[in-house]
Amino acid sequence: MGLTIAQKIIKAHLISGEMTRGSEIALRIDQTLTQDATGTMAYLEFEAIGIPRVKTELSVAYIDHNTLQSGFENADDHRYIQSVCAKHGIRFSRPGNGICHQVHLERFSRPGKTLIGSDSHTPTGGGIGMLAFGAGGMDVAVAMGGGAYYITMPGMIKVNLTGKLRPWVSAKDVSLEILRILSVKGGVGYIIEWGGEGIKTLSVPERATITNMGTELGATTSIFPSDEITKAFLASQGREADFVELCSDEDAVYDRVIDIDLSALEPLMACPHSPDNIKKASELGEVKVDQVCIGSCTNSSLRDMLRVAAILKGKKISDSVSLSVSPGSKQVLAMLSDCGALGDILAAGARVLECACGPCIGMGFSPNSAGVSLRTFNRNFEGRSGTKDAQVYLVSPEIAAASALTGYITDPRALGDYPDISLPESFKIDDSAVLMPLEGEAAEKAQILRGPNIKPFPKTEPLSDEIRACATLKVGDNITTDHIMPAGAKILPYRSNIPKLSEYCFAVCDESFPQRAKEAEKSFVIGGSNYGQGSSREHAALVPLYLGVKAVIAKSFARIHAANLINAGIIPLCFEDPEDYDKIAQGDMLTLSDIGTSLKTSEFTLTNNTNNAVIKLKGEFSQRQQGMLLAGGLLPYTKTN
Ligand code: MIC
Ligand code: SF4
Repeated sequence: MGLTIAQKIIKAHLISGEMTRGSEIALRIDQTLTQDATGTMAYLEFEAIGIPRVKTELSVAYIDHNTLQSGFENADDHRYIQSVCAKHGIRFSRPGNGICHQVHLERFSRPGKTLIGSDSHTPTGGGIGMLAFGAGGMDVAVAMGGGAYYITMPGMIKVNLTGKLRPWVSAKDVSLEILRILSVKGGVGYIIEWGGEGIKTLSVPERATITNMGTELGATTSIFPSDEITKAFLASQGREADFVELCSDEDAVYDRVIDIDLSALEPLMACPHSPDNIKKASELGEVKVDQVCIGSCTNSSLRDMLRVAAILKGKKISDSVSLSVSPGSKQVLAMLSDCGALGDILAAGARVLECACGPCIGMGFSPNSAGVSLRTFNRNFEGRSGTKDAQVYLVSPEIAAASALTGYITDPRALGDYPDISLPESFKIDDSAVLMPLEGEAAEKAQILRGPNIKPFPKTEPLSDEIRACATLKVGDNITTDHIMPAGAKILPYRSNIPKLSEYCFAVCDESFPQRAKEAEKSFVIGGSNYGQGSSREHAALVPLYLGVKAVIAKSFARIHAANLINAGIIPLCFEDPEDYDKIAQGDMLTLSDIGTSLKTSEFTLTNNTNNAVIKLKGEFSQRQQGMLLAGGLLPYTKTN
């Protein structure tokens, strides 16, 4: 039987486990990346493991999420990360150099290699044929120390592309189309491989837009073949030597095949408040727009920016629209400036922001009250923009630019001819904002610089055989990590301060939760399906741990979050019968008994002491995961093993 691209890379990196769907496999990791919002924790964890030098082929730390430095907290955390990098062998991409996924794609990505990153959009690297996963900070710390990365062997979905995108339709619309077909849950447990004749019409940055948003499907990762187009991209970045060809075998087997005809796609948009709430731009009617934001790791490549500049050239944006443009990297910004396109963007009335995540993670540029914001980003979860009642739509750069001009949601085809752009054969290469680590004695002697914002880890304790606690919170379906642990300009500075962060836990759903959980000392959280979708932030597990959450009981879980809960020593359990969700009300007292035995049999029994219901739960944990849960999480487990 032939192999898919992902299976080939897995086979070449397999340390242990069987490559059969559903079994736990351990992979050797070639590269890691971190960003600052998850990085401080990841490096504290790396330090706790106590290995002097990273063991990967390449590890890079990016500062891109929290670059406002509105107080000393961020500057201290950045300085801490920089000092860890210098000492322990990690490259340090300075603030302003760009968004981790865009810079990594341009400068470090390599087809056929494995990459894990403490950011859920790490699969962006799949655009160049890397097997790239988003992971919790602890998993990245372990991989930097030379340890394996564990996943459940996923199933394989193939998406076959035919045809060619028509004018005004772009890669973002392909991402939105697959979200329409599969929904935010449809990729859970799968790797998505993109293939077919149609991929020959898509450049690497366009492919990366598609694999980037595969995260919103819940997919383990997404990947494209590595072909002539990949080779040309690497050559344009002066890295042709990094090219290897990669394709699936003709007789490779997929669990599902989906066909998409690129020629039939129209400009699409994801309406509030979910990336899979898809409508055609042409069917939205007259919706007035207050704000347009162009950028993020999904749509900030030179191609996207040149297209936007060409659409805006010689025109003015509507008086009632505020437009932000954030190029994805210093390379993109420098090239925009050299060719004059930046001037066109500025002259049209845009506000050009730093090469960073910016508005995507609520770092400024929050919309006005109930404002309509069109964003070329990948997530439109409620409240994520920083304005609770904002109406955020996810769109292509084409729709964004067209709507900024008209002031209304606009099908860009109404603008007439699609302006031509041409991409240079070679890109401007300047890696001076990526600092190399120290070597030898200088590294040994280097000091780690810690600021007062870095607070110790929450206490973990070994698992007891019975947990009797209150269901302090009950929530519905599709709870995101932005609900559990919001981000934004006010809160992000505390990513290395769990006690302070805990004041905001679940604030979007219920502001009184942190206080209630603290008073209860121990609690259960009850959730619906796809609990924990979205970000890889392990803070969404560490903060509940700090607040005394012992187990989360839900209809189903998102992959990275479930792994983060186990890493933190919190048990993620599913209802055997989803209807039993109705047998628990917020405030009920619950008892989970015989946990030791249940871990082995995967069958758990929960008694609702308030209404006497006996509820069957399931939780399948590998030997290693059982060990982690019993020890109270990955860190105590690693120390004793
Ligand atoms: C996001 O897009 O939600 C983030 C911010 O990049 C997160 C990481 C984080 O919370 O720091 C992600 O996607 O993993
Ligand atoms: Fe940054 Fe937004 Fe991309 Fe997350 S999704 S890495 S916040 S640009």
